[in-house]
Amino acid sequence: MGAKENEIQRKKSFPTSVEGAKQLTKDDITRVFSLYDRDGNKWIENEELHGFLKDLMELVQEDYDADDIEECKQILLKECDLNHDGRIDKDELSMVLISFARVSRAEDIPLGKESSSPKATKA
Ligand SMILES: [Ca+2]
Ligand SMILES: [Ca+2]
Repeated sequence: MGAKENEIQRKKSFPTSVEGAKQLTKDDITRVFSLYDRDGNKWIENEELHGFLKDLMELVQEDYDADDIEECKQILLKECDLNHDGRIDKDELSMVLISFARVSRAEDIPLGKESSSPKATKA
């Protein structure tokens, strides 16, 4: 019985780590967190949060603009900012990643614009 070490991927950035979010470990979360918490103050906030959301949006949809990011931020803070301080700590980030992993599998992603409501095309 050999350990499957060949499954170890070279995770260099956020997107790949989200794909593997089904088996998120504390290390994964720590890694993603430190990636975005650039000043190391234990919160992802303001510019850092913006960068995080941008990467998140890129996973969700190809076209997005500042409004989408802003909308995404409102949703994320509403859903995942558990202590309502307007910034994301590590526990909250783990919530984000776990719920994101869940919804991205369900093809119904509540972040940004909804794509699940086909508008009736005009005859
Ligand atoms: Ca920070
Ligand atoms: Ca918070």
